[in-house]
Amino acid sequence: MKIGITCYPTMGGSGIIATELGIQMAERGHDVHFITSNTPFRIQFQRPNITIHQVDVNQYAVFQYPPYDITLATKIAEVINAYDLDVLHMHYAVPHAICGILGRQIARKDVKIVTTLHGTDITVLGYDSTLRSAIRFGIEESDIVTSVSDALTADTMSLIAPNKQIRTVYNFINENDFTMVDNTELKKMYGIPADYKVISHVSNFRKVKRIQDILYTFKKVRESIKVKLLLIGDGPELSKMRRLASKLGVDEDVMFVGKQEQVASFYQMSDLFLLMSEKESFGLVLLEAMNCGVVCIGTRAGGIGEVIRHEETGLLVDVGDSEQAAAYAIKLLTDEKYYKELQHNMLEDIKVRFSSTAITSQYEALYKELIDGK
Ligand code: GMT
Repeated sequence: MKIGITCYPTMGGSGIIATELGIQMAERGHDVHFITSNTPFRIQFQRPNITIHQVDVNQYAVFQYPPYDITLATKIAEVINAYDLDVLHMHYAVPHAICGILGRQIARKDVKIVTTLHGTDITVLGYDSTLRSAIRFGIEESDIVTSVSDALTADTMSLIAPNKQIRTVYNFINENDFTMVDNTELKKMYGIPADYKVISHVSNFRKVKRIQDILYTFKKVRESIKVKLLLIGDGPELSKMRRLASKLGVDEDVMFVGKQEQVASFYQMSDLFLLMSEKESFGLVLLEAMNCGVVCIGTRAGGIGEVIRHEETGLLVDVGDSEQAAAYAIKLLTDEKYYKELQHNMLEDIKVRFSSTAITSQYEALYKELIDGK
């Protein structure tokens, strides 16, 4: 199959999934064309069957805003015609599904469109009434629409109410990059004493991630355990969180390591991962941490409760409940038998529900369904 993929090529989970899926499809012998504003960051070296088509958005003096959407649609049309694409896989309803639909019209070809909803287009933009009809249009004019969790599927149905079936296809893990290793040397490298436990968190430090709850949880845990907190990422809340760490008197044990391209070693150093978001369609970081052997505590928000099976493969708390999170954290970090039991279950669960092979096959079947129906 000849597949065009458009996503934001930056470090967010949607870009990661779009890129990893493209790589998997290319490894299966399909021709993959990334049509993106930059080379996706997970493609670090040349790979067979992958072509990158960069969208260069010019700034014109007469226009107040650079025309990203129109330029992208034009590029998509060019690639559809030049490579006779069978399928376009657009990540995000707005703007990408709409650019795909426009690109298909400009090319005047019957290329099929699969759109994957990742969250922010629904849970943030869906509340904006000026965009709702555009989101609905992007969904309804796509041939197949998938969402990354049942929770996001339900949110889309209630907020956008499209006349379209939405199928849940979970995100998957890159099993080669996220592995369990002995962390003694890594901890030494970062100056973390061997008898200290490590709690970590990775995100883009948006308000929705509620980093303050991670700091409150950490403060409580630190009262009874020798522990360090590793905060990986950068974003609008970072400086406020630095100030909060110092106000809470825990800053000497909090390591803000900023935006990092390679995050696996941070998970590998960790004993516990926290995701305290108030909205989260899936939480790909949980899968990455889990596959490195790290047990997670997450909130009962969005799809987190589908990734973590409470008391089986990890633990869940209500949004904002840092007291409960701290109690669970202390239990996990002091009761080795309990930790190992959850860790064992979680590693088995990932193999069954979130394996790259199984999820890639689900998407491949969707592409085939569309092409066979042509
Ligand atoms: O979490 C973010 O802010 C980044 C965002 C993105 O656009 O990459 O992540 C969204 O898509 C990921 C991949 O499907 C999901 O794992 C994240 O849960 C989702 N983020 C939110 O819903 C807030």
